[in-house]
Amino acid sequence: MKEKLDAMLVAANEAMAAAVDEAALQDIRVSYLGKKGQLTSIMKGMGGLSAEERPIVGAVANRVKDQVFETFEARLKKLKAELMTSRLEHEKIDVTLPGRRNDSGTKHPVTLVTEELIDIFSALGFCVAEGPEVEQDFYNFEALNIPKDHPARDMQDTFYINDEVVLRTHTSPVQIRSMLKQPPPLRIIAPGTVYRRDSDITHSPMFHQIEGFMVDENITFGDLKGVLTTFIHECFGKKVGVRFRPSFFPFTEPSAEVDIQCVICGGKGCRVCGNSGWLEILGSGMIDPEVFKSVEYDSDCYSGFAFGMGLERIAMLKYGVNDLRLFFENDVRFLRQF
Ligand code: 2U9
Repeated sequence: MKEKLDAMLVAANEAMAAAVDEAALQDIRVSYLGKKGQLTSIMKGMGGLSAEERPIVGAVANRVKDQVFETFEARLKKLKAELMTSRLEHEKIDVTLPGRRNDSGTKHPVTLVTEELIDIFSALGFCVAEGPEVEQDFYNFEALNIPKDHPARDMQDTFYINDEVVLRTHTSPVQIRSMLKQPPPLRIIAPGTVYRRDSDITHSPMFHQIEGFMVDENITFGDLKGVLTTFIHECFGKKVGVRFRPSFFPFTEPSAEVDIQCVICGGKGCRVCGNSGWLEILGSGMIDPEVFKSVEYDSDCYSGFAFGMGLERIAMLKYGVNDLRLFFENDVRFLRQF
Protein backbone atom coordinates (compact mmCIF):
# COMPACT_ATOMS: atom_id res chain seq x y z
CA MET A 1 0.00 0.00 0.00
CA LYS A 2 2.87 2.33 0.94
CA GLU A 3 4.60 1.68 -2.41
CA LYS A 4 1.33 2.30 -4.22
CA LEU A 5 0.96 5.64 -2.41
CA ASP A 6 4.54 6.67 -3.17
CA ALA A 7 4.10 5.75 -6.82
CA MET A 8 0.92 7.81 -6.84
CA LEU A 9 2.84 10.78 -5.43
CA VAL A 10 5.47 10.51 -8.18
CA ALA A 11 2.77 10.25 -10.87
CA ALA A 12 0.84 13.21 -9.43
CA ASN A 13 3.99 15.35 -9.28
CA GLU A 14 4.85 14.49 -12.87
CA ALA A 15 1.33 15.19 -14.11
CA MET A 16 1.20 18.55 -12.30
CA ALA A 17 4.62 19.57 -13.61
CA ALA A 18 3.32 18.90 -17.12
CA ALA A 19 0.06 20.87 -16.64
CA VAL A 20 0.08 23.76 -19.12
CA ASP A 21 -2.54 25.94 -17.49
CA GLU A 22 -4.64 26.36 -14.34
CA ALA A 23 -7.60 24.41 -15.70
CA ALA A 24 -5.44 21.37 -16.50
CA LEU A 25 -3.80 21.64 -13.07
CA GLN A 26 -7.16 21.79 -11.30
CA ASP A 27 -8.31 18.69 -13.21
CA ILE A 28 -5.25 16.79 -11.95
CA ARG A 29 -5.88 17.97 -8.36
CA VAL A 30 -9.46 16.74 -8.56
CA SER A 31 -8.38 13.40 -10.04
CA TYR A 32 -6.21 12.76 -6.94
CA LEU A 33 -7.74 14.75 -4.09
CA GLY A 34 -11.36 15.20 -5.22
CA LYS A 35 -14.28 13.25 -3.70
CA LYS A 36 -13.87 10.51 -6.29
CA GLY A 37 -10.11 10.98 -6.60
CA GLN A 38 -7.50 8.20 -6.51
CA LEU A 39 -6.06 9.16 -3.11
CA THR A 40 -9.48 9.68 -1.58
CA SER A 41 -10.62 6.23 -2.65
CA ILE A 42 -7.46 4.66 -1.17
CA MET A 43 -8.11 6.43 2.13
CA LYS A 44 -11.70 5.25 2.06
CA GLY A 45 -10.46 1.63 1.62
CA MET A 46 -8.28 1.81 4.78
CA GLY A 47 -11.12 0.36 6.87
CA GLY A 48 -10.08 -3.10 5.60
CA LEU A 49 -6.59 -2.80 7.10
CA SER A 50 -5.48 -4.38 10.37
CA ALA A 51 -5.30 -2.22 13.52
CA GLU A 52 -1.46 -2.19 13.29
CA GLU A 53 -1.30 -1.31 9.60
CA ARG A 54 -3.96 1.38 9.68
CA PRO A 55 -1.99 4.15 11.51
CA ILE A 56 1.16 3.48 9.45
CA VAL A 57 -0.64 3.56 6.10
CA GLY A 58 -2.78 6.44 7.38
CA ALA A 59 0.34 8.50 8.15
CA VAL A 60 1.78 7.76 4.68
CA ALA A 61 -1.54 8.61 3.01
CA ASN A 62 -1.75 11.91 4.89
CA ARG A 63 1.82 12.79 3.96
CA VAL A 64 1.17 11.95 0.28
CA LYS A 65 -2.04 14.00 0.41
CA ASP A 66 -0.20 17.00 1.92
CA GLN A 67 2.60 16.68 -0.61
CA VAL A 68 0.23 16.44 -3.56
CA PHE A 69 -1.49 19.55 -2.28
CA GLU A 70 1.81 21.38 -1.75
CA THR A 71 2.95 20.48 -5.28
CA PHE A 72 -0.40 21.66 -6.56
CA GLU A 73 -0.11 25.02 -4.78
CA ALA A 74 3.47 25.56 -5.89
CA ARG A 75 2.62 24.69 -9.51
CA LEU A 76 -0.47 26.94 -9.39
CA LYS A 77 1.63 29.85 -8.13
CA LYS A 78 4.14 29.25 -10.90
CA LEU A 79 1.49 29.01 -13.62
CA LYS A 80 -0.13 32.27 -12.40
CA ALA A 81 3.22 34.03 -12.39
CA GLU A 82 3.97 32.73 -15.91
CA LEU A 83 0.55 33.91 -17.11
CA MET A 84 1.12 37.37 -15.61
CA THR A 85 4.59 37.62 -17.16
CA SER A 86 3.21 36.68 -20.56
CA ARG A 87 0.32 39.18 -20.26
CA LEU A 88 2.69 41.94 -19.21
CA GLU A 89 4.80 41.11 -22.22
CA HIS A 90 1.92 41.01 -24.73
CA GLU A 91 -0.20 43.84 -23.33
CA LYS A 92 2.77 46.10 -22.83
CA ILE A 93 1.99 49.82 -23.31
CA ASP A 94 4.32 52.75 -23.31
CA VAL A 95 2.78 55.03 -20.71
CA THR A 96 5.18 57.80 -21.70
CA LEU A 97 3.60 58.08 -25.20
CA PRO A 98 1.36 61.14 -25.68
CA GLY A 99 -2.39 60.34 -25.71
CA ARG A 100 -4.33 60.13 -28.95
CA ARG A 101 -6.22 63.34 -29.65
CA ASN A 102 -9.98 62.84 -29.81
CA ASP A 103 -10.81 64.79 -32.96
CA SER A 104 -14.11 66.58 -32.79
CA GLY A 105 -15.72 68.09 -35.87
CA THR A 106 -16.91 71.65 -36.36
CA LYS A 107 -20.15 72.96 -37.75
CA HIS A 108 -20.11 73.65 -41.48
CA PRO A 109 -20.23 77.41 -42.22
CA VAL A 110 -23.53 76.91 -44.10
CA THR A 111 -24.97 75.26 -40.98
CA LEU A 112 -23.69 78.17 -38.85
CA VAL A 113 -25.31 80.74 -41.15
CA THR A 114 -28.57 78.73 -41.30
CA GLU A 115 -28.70 78.64 -37.50
CA GLU A 116 -28.01 82.36 -37.24
CA LEU A 117 -30.71 83.23 -39.78
CA ILE A 118 -33.22 80.94 -38.04
CA ASP A 119 -32.45 82.78 -34.75
CA ILE A 120 -32.98 86.19 -36.38
CA PHE A 121 -36.26 85.24 -38.05
CA SER A 122 -37.50 83.36 -34.96
CA ALA A 123 -37.12 86.59 -32.98
CA LEU A 124 -39.32 88.24 -35.64
CA GLY A 125 -42.05 85.61 -35.08
CA PHE A 126 -41.25 83.21 -37.95
CA CYS A 127 -41.48 79.41 -37.55
CA VAL A 128 -39.28 76.88 -39.38
CA ALA A 129 -40.96 74.51 -41.87
CA GLU A 130 -39.42 71.67 -43.86
CA GLY A 131 -40.45 69.57 -46.84
CA PRO A 132 -39.23 66.90 -49.28
CA GLU A 133 -36.25 67.45 -51.58
CA VAL A 134 -37.81 65.15 -54.19
CA GLU A 135 -40.88 67.17 -55.05
CA GLN A 136 -43.93 67.04 -57.28
CA ASP A 137 -44.06 69.39 -60.24
CA PHE A 138 -47.25 70.93 -58.83
CA TYR A 139 -45.61 72.18 -55.59
CA ASN A 140 -42.31 73.18 -57.21
CA PHE A 141 -43.75 74.95 -60.30
CA GLU A 142 -47.50 74.90 -61.01
CA ALA A 143 -48.69 76.29 -57.68
CA LEU A 144 -46.03 79.01 -57.91
CA ASN A 145 -47.44 80.39 -61.14
CA ILE A 146 -44.85 78.61 -63.28
CA PRO A 147 -46.95 76.51 -65.71
CA LYS A 148 -45.30 73.85 -67.91
CA ASP A 149 -44.82 76.06 -70.98
CA HIS A 150 -43.71 79.08 -68.95
CA PRO A 151 -40.30 80.47 -69.93
CA ALA A 152 -39.49 80.90 -66.23
CA ARG A 153 -38.85 77.12 -66.11
CA ASP A 154 -35.67 77.86 -68.05
CA MET A 155 -34.55 80.17 -65.23
CA GLN A 156 -34.21 77.21 -62.95
CA ASP A 157 -32.78 74.34 -64.93
CA THR A 158 -34.28 71.34 -63.29
CA PHE A 159 -33.24 67.77 -62.47
CA TYR A 160 -36.26 65.68 -63.50
CA ILE A 161 -36.91 62.31 -61.86
CA ASN A 162 -39.80 61.84 -64.31
CA ASP A 163 -42.40 64.09 -65.98
CA GLU A 164 -44.12 64.88 -62.71
CA VAL A 165 -41.33 64.60 -60.12
CA VAL A 166 -38.26 66.85 -59.73
CA LEU A 167 -35.45 67.64 -57.30
CA ARG A 168 -36.80 70.88 -55.83
CA THR A 169 -35.21 73.94 -57.41
CA HIS A 170 -36.08 76.15 -54.44
CA THR A 171 -37.70 75.73 -51.00
CA SER A 172 -40.89 77.54 -52.15
CA PRO A 173 -42.84 74.22 -52.33
CA VAL A 174 -42.50 74.05 -48.53
CA GLN A 175 -44.50 77.28 -48.30
CA ILE A 176 -47.15 75.97 -50.71
CA ARG A 177 -47.52 72.86 -48.55
CA SER A 178 -47.76 75.05 -45.40
CA MET A 179 -50.53 77.19 -46.93
CA LEU A 180 -52.46 74.11 -48.05
CA LYS A 181 -52.29 72.79 -44.48
CA GLN A 182 -53.40 75.91 -42.62
CA PRO A 183 -55.24 79.20 -43.05
CA PRO A 184 -53.59 82.64 -42.53
CA PRO A 185 -51.97 84.25 -40.61
CA LEU A 186 -48.65 82.56 -41.41
CA ARG A 187 -45.04 83.52 -40.79
CA ILE A 188 -42.73 80.78 -41.99
CA ILE A 189 -39.11 80.29 -43.00
CA ALA A 190 -37.99 77.28 -45.02
CA PRO A 191 -34.25 76.53 -44.95
CA GLY A 192 -33.02 73.58 -47.00
CA THR A 193 -31.09 71.95 -49.81
CA VAL A 194 -32.07 72.70 -53.39
CA TYR A 195 -30.87 71.48 -56.80
CA ARG A 196 -30.32 73.13 -60.17
CA ARG A 197 -28.60 71.95 -63.36
CA ASP A 198 -25.92 74.54 -63.04
CA SER A 199 -22.24 73.93 -62.36
CA ASP A 200 -19.40 76.42 -62.68
CA ILE A 201 -17.12 78.39 -60.33
CA THR A 202 -20.03 80.40 -58.96
CA HIS A 203 -22.81 77.75 -59.18
CA SER A 204 -23.14 74.36 -57.55
CA PRO A 205 -25.81 71.83 -58.67
CA MET A 206 -26.65 71.36 -54.98
CA PHE A 207 -26.85 74.38 -52.72
CA HIS A 208 -28.83 75.77 -49.81
CA GLN A 209 -31.50 78.38 -49.51
CA ILE A 210 -33.59 80.01 -46.93
CA GLU A 211 -36.93 81.33 -48.04
CA GLY A 212 -39.58 82.96 -45.97
CA PHE A 213 -43.00 84.44 -46.19
CA MET A 214 -45.63 86.22 -44.19
CA VAL A 215 -49.35 86.18 -44.99
CA ASP A 216 -52.04 88.06 -43.13
CA GLU A 217 -54.62 90.79 -43.61
CA ASN A 218 -53.11 94.11 -44.69
CA ILE A 219 -49.53 92.97 -45.28
CA THR A 220 -47.85 95.61 -47.44
CA PHE A 221 -44.57 96.25 -49.21
CA GLY A 222 -43.75 98.34 -46.13
CA ASP A 223 -43.82 95.14 -44.02
CA LEU A 224 -41.51 93.49 -46.55
CA LYS A 225 -39.04 96.39 -46.35
CA GLY A 226 -39.24 96.55 -42.56
CA VAL A 227 -38.70 92.82 -41.95
CA LEU A 228 -35.91 92.45 -44.53
CA THR A 229 -34.08 95.62 -43.41
CA THR A 230 -34.25 94.43 -39.79
CA PHE A 231 -32.94 91.04 -40.86
CA ILE A 232 -30.03 92.58 -42.81
CA HIS A 233 -29.08 94.85 -39.90
CA GLU A 234 -29.09 91.88 -37.50
CA CYS A 235 -27.06 89.76 -39.88
CA PHE A 236 -24.52 92.27 -41.27
CA GLY A 237 -24.57 95.06 -38.69
CA LYS A 238 -26.80 98.06 -38.05
CA LYS A 239 -24.66 100.44 -40.12
CA VAL A 240 -24.82 98.58 -43.44
CA GLY A 241 -26.68 100.36 -46.25
CA VAL A 242 -29.64 98.57 -47.86
CA ARG A 243 -31.37 99.21 -51.18
CA PHE A 244 -34.37 97.69 -52.95
CA ARG A 245 -34.31 97.36 -56.76
CA PRO A 246 -37.29 96.39 -58.95
CA SER A 247 -37.10 92.86 -60.32
CA PHE A 248 -39.29 90.05 -61.65
CA PHE A 249 -40.25 86.63 -60.27
CA PRO A 250 -43.26 84.64 -61.49
CA PHE A 251 -44.47 84.08 -57.91
CA THR A 252 -44.25 87.68 -56.65
CA GLU A 253 -45.66 90.97 -57.95
CA PRO A 254 -44.23 93.52 -57.47
CA SER A 255 -40.77 92.00 -56.93
CA ALA A 256 -37.56 93.46 -55.64
CA GLU A 257 -33.96 92.42 -55.32
CA VAL A 258 -32.20 93.60 -52.21
CA ASP A 259 -28.60 94.81 -52.12
CA ILE A 260 -26.36 95.63 -49.18
CA GLN A 261 -23.39 97.94 -49.18
CA CYS A 262 -20.32 95.89 -50.01
CA VAL A 263 -19.06 94.22 -46.80
CA ILE A 264 -15.54 94.04 -48.24
CA CYS A 265 -14.93 97.68 -49.31
CA GLY A 266 -17.71 99.39 -47.34
CA GLY A 267 -19.24 100.77 -50.57
CA LYS A 268 -16.10 102.29 -52.13
CA GLY A 269 -15.99 99.70 -54.89
CA CYS A 270 -13.79 96.61 -55.14
CA ARG A 271 -13.34 93.36 -57.08
CA VAL A 272 -16.01 91.51 -55.02
CA CYS A 273 -18.77 94.09 -55.72
CA GLY A 274 -17.63 94.70 -59.30
CA ASN A 275 -16.76 98.29 -58.32
CA SER A 276 -20.46 99.07 -57.76
CA GLY A 277 -20.19 99.28 -53.95
CA TRP A 278 -23.28 97.03 -53.65
CA LEU A 279 -23.85 93.29 -53.27
CA GLU A 280 -27.11 91.53 -54.18
CA ILE A 281 -28.12 89.27 -51.30
CA LEU A 282 -31.76 88.36 -51.70
CA GLY A 283 -34.88 88.37 -53.83
CA SER A 284 -38.32 89.29 -52.57
CA GLY A 285 -41.79 90.50 -53.47
CA MET A 286 -45.47 90.56 -52.69
CA ILE A 287 -46.97 87.10 -53.21
CA ASP A 288 -48.72 86.97 -56.59
CA PRO A 289 -52.54 86.52 -56.34
CA GLU A 290 -52.14 83.58 -58.80
CA VAL A 291 -50.18 81.75 -56.06
CA PHE A 292 -52.98 82.40 -53.55
CA LYS A 293 -55.46 80.99 -56.08
CA SER A 294 -53.65 77.65 -56.20
CA VAL A 295 -53.81 77.27 -52.38
CA GLU A 296 -57.37 78.67 -52.19
CA TYR A 297 -56.45 81.73 -50.13
CA ASP A 298 -58.74 84.71 -50.80
CA SER A 299 -56.50 87.46 -52.16
CA ASP A 300 -59.24 90.04 -51.50
CA CYS A 301 -58.76 89.40 -47.75
CA TYR A 302 -55.11 88.40 -47.51
CA SER A 303 -51.80 89.59 -48.83
CA GLY A 304 -48.24 88.59 -48.09
CA PHE A 305 -44.62 89.02 -48.92
CA ALA A 306 -41.96 86.40 -49.63
CA PHE A 307 -38.20 86.35 -49.97
CA GLY A 308 -35.41 83.96 -50.79
CA MET A 309 -31.65 83.87 -50.54
CA GLY A 310 -28.75 81.52 -51.19
CA LEU A 311 -27.06 80.46 -47.95
CA GLU A 312 -23.64 79.80 -49.49
CA ARG A 313 -23.66 83.39 -50.77
CA ILE A 314 -24.54 84.75 -47.32
CA ALA A 315 -21.80 82.57 -45.77
CA MET A 316 -19.25 83.81 -48.35
CA LEU A 317 -20.04 87.43 -47.55
CA LYS A 318 -20.17 86.97 -43.78
CA TYR A 319 -16.95 84.95 -43.53
CA GLY A 320 -15.05 86.47 -46.47
CA VAL A 321 -14.85 83.19 -48.43
CA ASN A 322 -13.93 83.88 -52.06
CA ASP A 323 -14.53 80.46 -53.66
CA LEU A 324 -17.90 78.67 -53.57
CA ARG A 325 -16.27 75.30 -54.18
CA LEU A 326 -14.65 75.34 -50.71
CA PHE A 327 -18.09 74.71 -49.18
CA PHE A 328 -18.44 71.36 -50.96
CA GLU A 329 -14.91 69.96 -50.69
CA ASN A 330 -15.09 69.11 -46.97
CA ASP A 331 -11.43 69.93 -46.44
CA VAL A 332 -11.06 70.00 -42.64
CA ARG A 333 -8.40 72.73 -42.89
CA PHE A 334 -11.12 74.98 -44.35
CA LEU A 335 -13.96 73.76 -42.10
CA ARG A 336 -11.94 74.11 -38.85
CA GLN A 337 -11.70 77.88 -39.36
CA PHE A 338 -15.32 78.56 -38.44
C1 2U9 B 1 -44.28 81.34 -52.16
C2 2U9 B 1 -44.43 82.54 -52.81
C3 2U9 B 1 -43.32 83.28 -53.12
C4 2U9 B 1 -39.73 83.31 -52.68
C5 2U9 B 1 -38.79 84.23 -53.37
C6 2U9 B 1 -36.95 84.94 -54.35
C7 2U9 B 1 -37.75 86.03 -54.50
C8 2U9 B 1 -35.56 84.86 -54.84
C9 2U9 B 1 -33.57 83.57 -55.07
C10 2U9 B 1 -32.52 84.19 -54.27
C11 2U9 B 1 -31.22 83.60 -54.62
C12 2U9 B 1 -33.28 82.13 -55.06
O1 2U9 B 1 -31.14 81.14 -53.98
S1 2U9 B 1 -31.55 81.97 -55.02
O2 2U9 B 1 -31.14 81.66 -56.34
N1 2U9 B 1 -34.90 83.75 -54.59
O3 2U9 B 1 -35.07 85.79 -55.44
N2 2U9 B 1 -37.55 83.91 -53.69
S2 2U9 B 1 -39.22 85.72 -53.80
O4 2U9 B 1 -41.00 83.61 -53.09
C13 2U9 B 1 -42.06 82.85 -52.78
C14 2U9 B 1 -41.92 81.66 -52.13
C15 2U9 B 1 -43.03 80.91 -51.82
C16 2U9 B 1 -45.46 80.49 -51.84
